[in-house]
Amino acid sequence: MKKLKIIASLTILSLLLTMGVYSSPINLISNGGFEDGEISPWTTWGGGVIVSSGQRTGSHAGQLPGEGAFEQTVTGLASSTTYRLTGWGKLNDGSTGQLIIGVKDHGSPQQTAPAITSTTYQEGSLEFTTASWATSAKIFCFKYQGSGGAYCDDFTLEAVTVTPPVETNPTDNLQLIWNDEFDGNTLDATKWKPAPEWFRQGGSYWSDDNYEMTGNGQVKLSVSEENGVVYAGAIRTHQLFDTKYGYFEVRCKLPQIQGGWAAFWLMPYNNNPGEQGNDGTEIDVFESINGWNGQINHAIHWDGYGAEHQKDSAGFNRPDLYDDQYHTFGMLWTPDEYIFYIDDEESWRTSAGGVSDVNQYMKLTMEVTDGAWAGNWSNQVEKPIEWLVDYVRVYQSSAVTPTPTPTNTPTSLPTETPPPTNTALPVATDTPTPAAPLTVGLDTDATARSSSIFLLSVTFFLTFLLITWRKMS
Ligand SMILES: [Ca+2]
Ligand SMILES: [Ca+2]
Ligand SMILES: [Ca+2]
Repeated sequence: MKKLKIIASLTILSLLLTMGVYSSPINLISNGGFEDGEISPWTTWGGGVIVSSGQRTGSHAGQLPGEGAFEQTVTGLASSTTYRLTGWGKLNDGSTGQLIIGVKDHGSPQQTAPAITSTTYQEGSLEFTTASWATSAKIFCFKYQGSGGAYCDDFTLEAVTVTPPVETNPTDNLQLIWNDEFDGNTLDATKWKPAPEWFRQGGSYWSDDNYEMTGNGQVKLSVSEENGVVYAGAIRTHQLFDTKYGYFEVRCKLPQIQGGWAAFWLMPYNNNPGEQGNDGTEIDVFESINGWNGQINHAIHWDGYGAEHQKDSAGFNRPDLYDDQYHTFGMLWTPDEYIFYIDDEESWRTSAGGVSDVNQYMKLTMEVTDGAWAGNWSNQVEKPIEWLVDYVRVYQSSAVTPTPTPTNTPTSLPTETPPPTNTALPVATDTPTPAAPLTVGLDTDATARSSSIFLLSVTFFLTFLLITWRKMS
């Protein structure tokens, strides 16, 4: 019974494949081969007529006695869609000049196939894409210059089958090596600790009173104000977890702050002038700069914070990210570059300053400013402001087998904290596969057909083998 089931499945599968391959695309041009025996719905100028001689296929062709054209406006097309136009033409014996097959009035400049100058039928073919507001196109077969006439026949217009790019995620081929889902009622002290109560650039203080667990799987950082003093939440993995290379991701709901921001960033233990960024770079995976106006930033800073400070950054206007829904912000750090992602889509990449080659720890922080680039906190009406963080995850290459003896575990770890479990995982060499270019495949493709026949043959051969085997056993 089992064998019969296998045979049946294989046969059905191959039939389905065959049917798929043989379905033919729809020709959107009417009377494309002039077989109606009349011009309509083509129009002509220059005296084009339908003739029952000189055709490429069927019993009719269109003939242009001299300079002139057949034209057909095809309506009902989809906007922003790619179509393939194919037509055939030849010059009359003894004629000179060119026959040109092309398209116009599709919302973009006219496009033509290579000119036909032969007195035997040649194919003219091109692909065009309708504009975002265009739903029609004018197809033409145009005898241009020279003397004498030309024939046109066998026009087809088909939507190009676009194979969507294979969905890729930045974490493909990587494995989770560190994470905090922020479950429970207390912040995991083996992973995070509040940042010291430092006075910050914008007149605020980082305070360990400004974070709290929701009990529902999130940590909530906040900015609050008390007697004119601003306190902001900040937690970090300093001396608890650090590593180099990999994919670092936070999932959170962006806060709307006038004059302040939330940030997920990676810090080296030293960010010194000299050696560019190789000896450590502040990597700001994201900063929700002036959420009021929907700005989001990625940035890197190296060679200290003094006169030699250097930076590279990218800012985007993304009000859609401030919709009180969860979004992910990630950064793939390879030995060659930093690649930034928003909701799994690449948003920026840079290798400015060279790439940091030292272990770095992570920070989740909020802070405010007093009228600088992110706006003015005093304009913020709603207080306190909260930032809900659902998780932080770190992935590294799974292609690399961790060596038993870590070579780069920080030596300054406090003894009461467990050592990082995997700081030895070296280079993350797996950059995400770039999105595959759009490929076109008309499914009448001869290759596809022959591969289908091959599949069918293999199936029948397998079936034969199985039946023979069943009889023998
Ligand atoms: Ca014909
Ligand atoms: Ca440096
Ligand atoms: Ca969570």
